[in-house]
Order: sequence, then structure tokens, then C-alpha cells
Amino acid sequence: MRRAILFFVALMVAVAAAQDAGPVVAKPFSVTARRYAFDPPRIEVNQDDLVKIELHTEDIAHSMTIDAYRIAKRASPGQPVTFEFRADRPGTFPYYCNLQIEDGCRQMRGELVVRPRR
Ligand SMILES: [Cu+2]
Repeated sequence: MRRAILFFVALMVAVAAAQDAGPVVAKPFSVTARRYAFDPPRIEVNQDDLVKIELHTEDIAHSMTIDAYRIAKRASPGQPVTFEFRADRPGTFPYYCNLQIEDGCRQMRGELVVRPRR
């Protein structure tokens, strides 16, 4: 009986520890790219968050490119793209559209802010 109680306590401690290990559920963001801006222009997350981004465009094809995370995702009208990444690097990182056939796409800027873990 005592062993069963000890086992139960150990199990609860393990469950609590697992819950402290950080978010398991992805933080979703909906981003709309259009001539010539991102909405929102700023995304803030905590380090180690699993970030899920759904990228939409309403006019022409655009991309969301985040060099620091080696991400370049393209969306075209009616064809949004969803992607996930672990925000494991703290800092402020620009995102931009790398489909620069249209000059205006060079003006498209946003920033990803990854707040460091305390
Ligand atoms: Cu673009």
C-alpha cells in the first residue's frame, strides 16, 4: 500500500514537471501579406514557444521569409500556407517578402520578437 502511494506521488510530481516544461500547444498567428505590408507587422512570442503561422495573401503571391530561422514560405491568393517552428533563438528578427519581382515587395517588413526565457 505504501509503495502504491509513493508511486502515485512520484507520478504526480512527474506530471507537474512535464507541465512546467513549456507550452505544447502551438501559438497560432494569422498573417496577411498584401501590397506592400504585413499585417500584423510585429509578432511577439516567448523563447521555446511552438509558433504556428497561417500566411494569407489577397492580391499577388507573397512570401514570409525569416532568415534567422531559415524560413521562406510562399502564399498565393486562395492558397494560404501554414507552418510551425520552435522559437528557440531569442532576439528580434526581421521578416520580409523575398518575391521581389514587384519592387514594392522590397518594402515589406515585419519583425519577430522572441522574448528570452527567464
Ligand atoms: Cu511580396
